[in-house]
Amino acid sequence: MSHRDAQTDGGVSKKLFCGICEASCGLVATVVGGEVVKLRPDPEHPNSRGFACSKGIAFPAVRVDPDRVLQPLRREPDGSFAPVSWDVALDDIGRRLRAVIKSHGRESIGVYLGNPNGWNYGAFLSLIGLCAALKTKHFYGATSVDINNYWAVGQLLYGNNLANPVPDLHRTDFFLCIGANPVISHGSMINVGRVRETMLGIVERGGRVVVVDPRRTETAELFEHLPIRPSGDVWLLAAMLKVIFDERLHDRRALEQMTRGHETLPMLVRGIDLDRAARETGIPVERITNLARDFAAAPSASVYGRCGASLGPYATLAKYLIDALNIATGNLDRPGGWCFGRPMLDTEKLTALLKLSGYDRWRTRVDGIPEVFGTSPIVSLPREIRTPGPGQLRAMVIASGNPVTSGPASGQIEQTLQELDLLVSLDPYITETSRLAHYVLPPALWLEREGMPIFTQSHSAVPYAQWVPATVPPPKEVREDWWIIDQISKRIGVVPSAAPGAQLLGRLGIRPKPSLLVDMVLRVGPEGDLFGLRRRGLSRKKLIANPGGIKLADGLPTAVLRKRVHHKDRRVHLDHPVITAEMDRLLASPERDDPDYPLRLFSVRELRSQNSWLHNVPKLMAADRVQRLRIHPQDADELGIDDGDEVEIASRHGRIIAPARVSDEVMRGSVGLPQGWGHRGGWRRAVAAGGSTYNLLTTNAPSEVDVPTGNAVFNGVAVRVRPLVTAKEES
Ligand SMILES: Nc1nc2c(c(=O)[nH]1)N[C@H]1C(S)=C(S)[C@@H](COP(=O)(O)OP(=O)(O)OC[C@H]3O[C@@H](n4cnc5c(=O)[nH]c(N)nc54)[C@H](O)[C@@H]3O)O[C@H]1N2
Ligand SMILES: Nc1nc2c(c(=O)[nH]1)N[C@H]1C(S)=C(S)[C@@H](COP(=O)(O)OP(=O)(O)OC[C@H]3O[C@@H](n4cnc5c(=O)[nH]c(N)nc54)[C@H](O)[C@@H]3O)O[C@H]1N2
Ligand code: SF4
Ligand SMILES: [Mo]
Repeated sequence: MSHRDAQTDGGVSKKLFCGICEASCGLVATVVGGEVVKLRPDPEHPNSRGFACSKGIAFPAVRVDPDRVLQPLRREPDGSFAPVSWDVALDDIGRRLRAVIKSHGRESIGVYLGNPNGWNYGAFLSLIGLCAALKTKHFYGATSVDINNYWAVGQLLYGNNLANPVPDLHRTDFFLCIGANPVISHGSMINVGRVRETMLGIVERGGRVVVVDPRRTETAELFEHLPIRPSGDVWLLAAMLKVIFDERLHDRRALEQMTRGHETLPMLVRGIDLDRAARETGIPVERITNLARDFAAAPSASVYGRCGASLGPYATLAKYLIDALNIATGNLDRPGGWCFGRPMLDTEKLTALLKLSGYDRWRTRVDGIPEVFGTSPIVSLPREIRTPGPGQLRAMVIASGNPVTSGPASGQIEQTLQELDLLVSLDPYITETSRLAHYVLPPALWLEREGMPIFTQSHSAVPYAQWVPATVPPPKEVREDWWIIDQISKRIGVVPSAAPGAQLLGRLGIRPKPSLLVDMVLRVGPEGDLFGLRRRGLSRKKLIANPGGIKLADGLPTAVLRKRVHHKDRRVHLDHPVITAEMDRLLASPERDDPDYPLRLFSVRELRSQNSWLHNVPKLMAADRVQRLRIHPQDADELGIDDGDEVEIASRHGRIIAPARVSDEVMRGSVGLPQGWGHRGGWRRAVAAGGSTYNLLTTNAPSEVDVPTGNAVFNGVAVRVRPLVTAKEES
């Protein structure tokens, strides 16, 4: 028995981490006869310290789900799926991809990298590698419905897409939380164990937490709630910065020492009119002014924004202003402020070396949207499929993604995916997306493969290292994602790797596994064992022998700016034409709502959902769980809507139906609806749960998304709501 396995009466205990969300909680599995009979939180985990949520604990049900795809499936002419062997599936996929390459070139093959790849380093690196090997620009990711604004600003300010500082919640005196609901989401672009308690700790220390959100969320109700009109954030942030400069509350020394181009900051916000900002946000001028003063006066403070501030228009400008506020108040890189993480694996250096990191080195073929981290935004996908010419997208591999539900203008995604010569989906379920694929290939789940939290390790409030072996073996005909991608790549004569020399090695028949590459990077990196030269350093072998994780430090490092900024002058660069252009666009934007669509719709994330999946897990789907539209009592009253009524929600782009929940948790004039519902395909319980596709209401028009990055806009969507009976009478 290895060091990691502890025999108990009920079976063998094995440590691992949860691969569902960015909390990456430490878990302990009880394994009996090759089956996970129980998952529980690991009280000894350096970061999560005994916390895990209902989703993680319930996950073994996914492994044994009767609807799980357990063999490669081929779609037959009548739309049904027939099981085939791996050889048959892979050989046919290879043949069809070679035909596409022959008639349209390698650059007509595309990839979509979905959210669960964040906990699947092998798949993550192989998908990036496949796109690099094909030299295709059709590299789409869930990042463009999420964090493209983070990645663009990381590159502009700090010189690397992945350089994303985090709020130091363990030490801060003032946490301004904009458009995030960590009590339910457990944090995004932050990795804070026990995040609820950690935030409560700020108040217990005498500090403040202000939550800016159109909804009185589970987070907002614990702290000071500042309601804001959806899409108002960029006005709030810019107005705060203006107050700080106008009243000379900024930290001049910090700006001079740390940055280049800081003199442009006051000019950037000069045109902001506080009265307009008040109207755009629904927050009185006095409250904005006081918030700015309090933020600047706090001994330490950090402002952070997530989906509410990332999935609206002007998302890149909003993210830039978030960093600018932290920097201008002297809070960058200091205790309690806005700090760089201490990752076990230096992904920033790695992505710089592989030339993956970057912004606007090229633009997309049809829409001319700047590239982010070498990827194209999913908003462009339908037009890239439909627009003829060199580089037209003809075949696609979707791994861990459900863009037919999760993506913008989802109806167009659904239609155009069916026009491809070949669509392959790697997914454990027949989903809204994979049901359209020519082949569905079954992947091993995180319980069934080696794991290293490649994405979240950079954001940990308590820096730690973890690498776990598979807890249980995958079912017989199920394969790891990276292996599937490698097999497909083999059949078109490439190695799915961005590493220099990889293609050459491939020609010699050498195809190193992703685990080998990551181990090498770890071992030569700042925390590595330098192949034995550094005795206390890390390696894959050492970590796997300690699968509960190894703490690297008690908290976030500070005073590391010069080491962590990638620009040659080691300064934060603040002056960027793209940001100035966005501010000009904001100031020139008309100040009026569409009278036909007077309400603003925003997304609601639920505790027992994970984006568009996990709706097939019995324990997470109580019988009364339905998708409901939250609407304020006064709005409901004016519209003649009672609690429980079916309503029509219409935007300029589509219409859907949902029952209403009349509640003053949402601000007047805004309505909130959970995304990720309205299932079809083979996950029967999820389909039976009903609901509608939120994203049918959203657009992919390049002028209406985040212009600098193509990040989708899901919040602040102009809608009209009316009782379904009225809608039926009128149509
Ligand atoms: N339980 C659960 N956890 C999850 C997920 C899940 O689906 N379920 N998904 C995971 C993923 S992929 C991510 S990216 C993270 C996201 O993590 P978070 O961003 O923390 O989660 P959200 O619930 O999307 O929070 C966005 C908040 O913004 C508010 N909001 C909407 N529009 C606006 C606006 O215009 N301005 C402002 N200020 N606020 C607005 C919403 O009411 C909501 O409370 O969660 C992760 N964790
Ligand atoms: N309206 C609205 N839309 C949104 C959002 C919003 O706030 N509002 N949030 C956006 C955000 S933040 C995100 S991240 C995206 C997510 O968008 P996506 O990544 O496209 O979608 P997910 O719902 O996470 O779907 C994940 C899929 O991966 C499969 N899967 C799970 N584990 C594995 C695995 O190990 N291997 C493989 N091959 N497949 C696996 C699941 O079955 C599921 O089908 O949605 C976005 N969409
Ligand atoms: S919070 Fe996220 S990582 Fe932790 S157990 Fe729940 S789903 Fe898993
Ligand atoms: Mo996300």
